[in-house]
Amino acid sequence: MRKNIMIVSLIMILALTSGCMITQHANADLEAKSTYENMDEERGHNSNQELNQDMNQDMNQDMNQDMNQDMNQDMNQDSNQDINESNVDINVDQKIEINADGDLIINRNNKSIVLKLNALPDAQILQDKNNRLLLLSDPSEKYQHGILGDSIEATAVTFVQLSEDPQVVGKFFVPTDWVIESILPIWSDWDGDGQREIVLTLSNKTSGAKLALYDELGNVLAESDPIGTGYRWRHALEIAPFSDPEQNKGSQNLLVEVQTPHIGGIVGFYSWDKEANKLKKEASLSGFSTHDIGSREMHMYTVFENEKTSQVLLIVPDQSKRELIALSLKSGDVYEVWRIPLSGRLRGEIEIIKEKGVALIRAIIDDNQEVFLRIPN
Ligand SMILES: [Ca+2]
Repeated sequence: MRKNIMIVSLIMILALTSGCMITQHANADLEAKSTYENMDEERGHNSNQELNQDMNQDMNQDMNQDMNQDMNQDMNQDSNQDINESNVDINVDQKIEINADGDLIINRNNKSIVLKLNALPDAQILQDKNNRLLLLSDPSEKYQHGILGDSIEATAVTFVQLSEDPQVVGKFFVPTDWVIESILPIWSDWDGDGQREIVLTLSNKTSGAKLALYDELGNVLAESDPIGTGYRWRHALEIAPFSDPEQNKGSQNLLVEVQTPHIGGIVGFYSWDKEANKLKKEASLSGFSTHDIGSREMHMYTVFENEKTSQVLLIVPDQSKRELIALSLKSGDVYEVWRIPLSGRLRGEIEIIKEKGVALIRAIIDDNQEVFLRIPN
């Protein structure tokens, strides 16, 4: 689940310019916060456009009156939940960022600690409960695909232990004929044994992309089959308990990806076959796109757990990015639970927020416009 992994890098300094370039996801986060603080009028308008469909005027007024305050509270609560899980306190004077030289910069109490670790400059930094960071590193230009904003891709995974004296505490490389075609890997305890695994999209010119599951020491635990053709990307999304009630699989964790999201995306759910060291495809369905080519936005999807039914839904855009579709597993197939239109084209992230206990989907459409959508029952 995304909550298991918290992005802590808010700012990526590009030293060639005088300003700061913010990763798109972080940018959206920052804009969301500033919007919550300052732009209730616009948000109220946008959210009303969506919610007016079935919310009465009083509720809208009520929402408008309270949204700024409550959204801030909810955002803070959500942030705090994530912070508790990742032990990142974004309220203390600490920022962690990567500069254009691949140095990790830890800004704390008006002091900067610099770790020269050859990070991928646009890597999104992950942090666990024990104040360890994971980031992609050791960039290479040997795979010129460029679908994630540039043609520089990582070849290693680096771990840093935060402390008074932060140190690199681990690192592994992928095989030399592959690159890690991602800026945001998955770092999650798939099998619940207390040790996190890492899911990487590995790509090369001949085999194309495959999903690879590693332990933190760099041992390959399982892999999917490669696509078979170069320059075909796979967007590894998340590990979550996408249960299949009819097969009584309970809360089995599955990995979900979207294969070739730019040219006809196929959602695929994978189990971890430990005996065969394989990522085994359980089900797939085409017609979805979770990424725009050339973009660094990695969150054009979200995962939602219905608290009443415990059903876990993957919410993804259709190929046109003008509708959101909730998917689940049923009888061994991918099942469309519901579909709702967006009032424009999805341009940024999708996330679940709560307003007065009601879960809403927040999405960024068109020209950085926020919309809030009720989740169908
Ligand atoms: Ca594990």
